[in-house]
This record gives sequence, structure tokens and C-alpha cells, in this order.
Amino acid sequence: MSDVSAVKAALKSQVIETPSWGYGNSGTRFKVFAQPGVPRTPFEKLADAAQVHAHTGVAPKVSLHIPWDRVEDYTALTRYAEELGLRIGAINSNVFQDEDFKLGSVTHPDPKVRRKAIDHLLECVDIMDATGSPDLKLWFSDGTNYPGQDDIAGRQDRLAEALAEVYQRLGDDQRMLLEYKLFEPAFYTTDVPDWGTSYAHCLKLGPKAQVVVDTGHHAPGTNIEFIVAFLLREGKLGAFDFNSRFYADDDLMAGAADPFQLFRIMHEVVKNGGLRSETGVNFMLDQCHNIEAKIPAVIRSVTNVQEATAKALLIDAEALAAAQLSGDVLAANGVLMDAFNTDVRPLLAGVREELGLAPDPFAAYLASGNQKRIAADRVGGEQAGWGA
Ligand code: RM4
Ligand code: MN
Repeated sequence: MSDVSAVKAALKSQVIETPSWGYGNSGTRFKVFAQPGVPRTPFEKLADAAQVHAHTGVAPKVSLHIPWDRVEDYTALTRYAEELGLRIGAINSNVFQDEDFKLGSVTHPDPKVRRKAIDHLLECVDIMDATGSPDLKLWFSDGTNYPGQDDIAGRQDRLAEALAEVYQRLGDDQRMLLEYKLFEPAFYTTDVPDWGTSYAHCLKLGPKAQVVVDTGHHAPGTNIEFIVAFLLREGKLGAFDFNSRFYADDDLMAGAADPFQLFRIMHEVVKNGGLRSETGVNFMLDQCHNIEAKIPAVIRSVTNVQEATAKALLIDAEALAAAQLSGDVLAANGVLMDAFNTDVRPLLAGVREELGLAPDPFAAYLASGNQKRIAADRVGGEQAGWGA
């Protein structure tokens, strides 16, 4: 795209959804380092998300995680979100932290445990109804640790049965987003380990079921942009969970470890229509900020996604297509690298100024004094965390 105003318009219309759990305390299995000012309630998490939106202008949606964000009154939570200029985004189910789910949730050998897991997923759809959330996001930790532990194909049958029941419960404007992850916590088999497994289940379920690509959920060296291009071509890319990884599911800030990979992914998104709102790709972050301040880390992640998107939008599509058609490998690669090597920060600063925002959201947030304010205000009570 060479028309600057079209590039700016595309950047203004991209919505990046932030995760409620990114604002809470988190850590590894070794230690959770608590931070001052961390939210104690889902309401306070929304207030933090509103800070990110206020400074970036592109993050009006917040994903919730149930039961971490369970409240008495979802109408009140939704109303509070609206007051802050936010909407409730994906409802993430959690069938990985209950004693009963040691051997699995929807694929557990015991039908009573499967029932409990499915009931939780149905509760999540009730919460979607109450909050206006359009997306049910499913990630299953289900799998086995040892050869012979359970019947691999039998677990696929149980998974399909559970998904079908939940799919039936969805309203017309509600989607089921099925995430995959190679391993962890299961170490031998995982029941939804890769995009192919997710895709096959979604295809059987129907048009309301789509795949989630979490950028941290692949084997090292996996070509994620290929997966993105394939799924978009099939109309099955429902969402991203953006984050960075160096080793496994590191959940570091998006664009921190490998901005070039994020650019390659966004190139496939732009090229294959994934930025158009009708395509319905939800650009979510799924991150945990264990050692860095949370709100500014989310702001940086949002701007990193925007920078990758801006570079992808700047690719000279005509020159690229011509080089590809003529078999000019070096010219084609050169077109991509020219865009990647462009400093898009001034362009994005201009976009923000047009939105009435400060050109540098990170600096503006730090100067706002909010961090001090929340540290002083949020004293007492129990800080939110993911309870691992
Ligand atoms: C999983 C997966 C899910 C996220 C949980 C916390 O690995 O990425 O999307 O909800 O972690
Ligand atoms: Mn995820």
C-alpha cells in the first residue's frame, strides 16, 4: 500500500484486545513477584486496560478469563467497561486449574469430569450473553504424560463430542475460537497440539468455529506465517494470541523477541485480507508481565503490533507481485526488506496525533502519574493473580 492516508486509516481501524490477566500478578512455577498497584478485582483490571486504550487509542477490548474474572454481576462489569470506553472481548475458559482435571477436562476418561468441564464451557457462553462478548476462547491443557496412559483416538472422540455440545449452544453472532499448543502441561501427547488438529475440529463443527494462533505455542522454527496464510485462505483464522517466546510458551511482550517474525505474520495478514474487519480476525495479546511493570508493558506490546502492521502495510504490493511473477527472487525479497527496514515510528506518531493522542503512548503513560496513583490507592485486599 503506497497511499499514506490509506495506511493510516488501516492503522486506526486495527483493534488490539488486551488480556485481563496481563494486569494481574504472574510468574513462573518458581516464584510470583507481586507488584505494587496491581488490581484486586476484575473492575480494577478494566481500569488498567482503559489506561492502555486511553494512550494508544486502539485497545478498546479486554479478554476475560473465567474463573479468574468471575463476578456476581456481569451487567455491572459490562456497564463499568462501557463507562471506561471499553468492551468485553473474548471469554477464556479455564479447565486447567481444578483438582478434577488432573487427567484432563473434556477428554477425561470419566464422563462425570467431562460433564463438569462442559458445564464450565457452557457457563462461559452464559457470560458471553451477559457481557456481549462475541468470542468463546478455548484452550485445553488436556493430554497425557506417558505412553499408554490413555487412548489417543478415544480422547479425540471425547473432545469432538464436547465441542459439538458447546457449539450448539452458541448464538448467531457468537464464535468458538479453538487454540492449540504443542506441549505443557502435558508432556507426551496433547489433545489439541497443533493448528491441523484445531482446524479439523473447527471444520467439522461449522462456520462459527475458528482457529486461534498463539504465537508462543509452536515448536522452535515453525513457520507461523505459513499457518496464518493457510488459515486465512480457508476462512478459519479467528484470532491471534500475540506474545513473544525465546524457548517455549514464554508469554513475553509481543514483538520483543522477534519483530521480524511479527512483521512476516502481519504481511500475511495484510496480504490475505486479515486486517479487514469483515474477516473477523481478533488481534489479542496473551501475555504475562512477571518482572516488568504491567500497564507500560502492555502499551509497548500494542505499539509493537502496530509497528509490525505499519511495516506490512508499507510493502509495495505491486512491485512484490511483479518480482514474484518474473521469478526475481532477490527483488521480491528486497521489497519485503525495504518495508521491514522502514522506521514507522513517525508514521504512527502522526496517526496518534490525528486521533488526538500523545505521539508516544509509552512516555505519556509514564508521565501521567497513574503508576504512582494505583500503587497508593490499591492497598489492602488481595491482588489478582493467576493462582498457579
Ligand atoms: C495458555 C493459553 C491460553 C491462556 C492460558 C493462560 O497457555 O495460551 O490462551 O489463556 O495459557
Ligand atoms: Mn493463548
